[in-house]
Amino acid sequence: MNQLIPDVTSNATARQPDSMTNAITGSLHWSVAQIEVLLDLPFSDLIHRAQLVHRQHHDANAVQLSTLISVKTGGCPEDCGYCPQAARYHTGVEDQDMLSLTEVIATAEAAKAQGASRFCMGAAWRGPKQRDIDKVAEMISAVKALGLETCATLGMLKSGQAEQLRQAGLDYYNHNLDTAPEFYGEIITTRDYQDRLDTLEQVRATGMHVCCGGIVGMGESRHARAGLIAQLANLDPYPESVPINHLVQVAGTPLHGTEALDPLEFVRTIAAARITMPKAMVRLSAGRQEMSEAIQALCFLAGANSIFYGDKLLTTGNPEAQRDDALFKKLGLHSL
Ligand code: SAM
Ligand code: DTB
Ligand code: SF4
Repeated sequence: MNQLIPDVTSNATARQPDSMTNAITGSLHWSVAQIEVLLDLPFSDLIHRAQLVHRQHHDANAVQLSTLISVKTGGCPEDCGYCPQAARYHTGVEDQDMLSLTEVIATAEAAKAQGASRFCMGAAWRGPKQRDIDKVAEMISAVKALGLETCATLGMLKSGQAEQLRQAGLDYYNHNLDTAPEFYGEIITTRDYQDRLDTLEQVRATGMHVCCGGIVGMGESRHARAGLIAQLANLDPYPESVPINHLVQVAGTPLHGTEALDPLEFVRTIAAARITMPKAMVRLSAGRQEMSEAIQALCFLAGANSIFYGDKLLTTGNPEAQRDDALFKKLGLHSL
């Protein structure tokens, strides 16, 4: 076993040097260098390690299904270089007012009937205003009443807003760190890394589950991918849900035309997330429509155990449910 990498596969926590564990929570601290060593492993060794961890904590043949809905689309004032919903880029995404409660309930019912167990509501805001929170709170309560797990991603939260969402029945708040701190400024300038960490802190303080991940394939280095995973794994506690998105390149956004990433690098990133955050749901998120079935299968092998299900993400496409059903059948996977 490489000395640089904590042995997370066998009674690991007890065997870590003190400097690498938090004395109170017992969680491991991962340095960027340790994660780079993981990412540099021979591919089969990396996947083997990820499988060992995965099977210790999860049913290796079970994948959770989550359906997304955009409750408020387009016109966003932020400058995230990947995003089709930023008002300043001309991407053809039409601005839409907030959906009605009835529309959201109908979509959630359909998602449940199709087999989804979680329903995630996204909004193209820098952050919600108070009247937005009131409306989304109604949506959350209604979706929860259908027996679905609830998730929302509404941007930065101010004091008190996370608590209101929790009281409405929100199980998870999604807010991504997106990339490593040193690469972040190349992608977004209208909010900084600390703003994101502050929102995550607000969510954590309410006791809600945290869904936090990032995007791969934005032209970052392997070192930066290690930096993102280190940031996520060192949140204390680490997020319960970790979406790893592959950049969906949308014409009109600054990142359109970025050199394509070797798909195996994406699989390696999933494996590193699995190894460093053993109990988290690691979500194979955006970018599946452009991915072969073989690469998706490798992602499941590397420890991904959640996907977005249904033919649309927020504004871009996702494989049709029937295609995913066929893939699951082929791979012997069942849904959670
Ligand atoms: N506006 C809110 C915010 O950004 O905090 C919530 C919605 S935003 C669309 C949610 C996440 O979607 C972003 O943080 C980013 O990680 C992901 N995302 C957006 N556009 C993407 C793209 N083109 N490819 C991959 N992921 C994307
Ligand atoms: C996350 O990490 N990925 C999802 C969800 N959280 C909200 C969003 C992906 C968006 C992809 C681009 C689009 O469809 O607009
Ligand atoms: Fe706005 Fe969110 Fe898109 Fe950034 S990612 S431009 S905050 S909708």
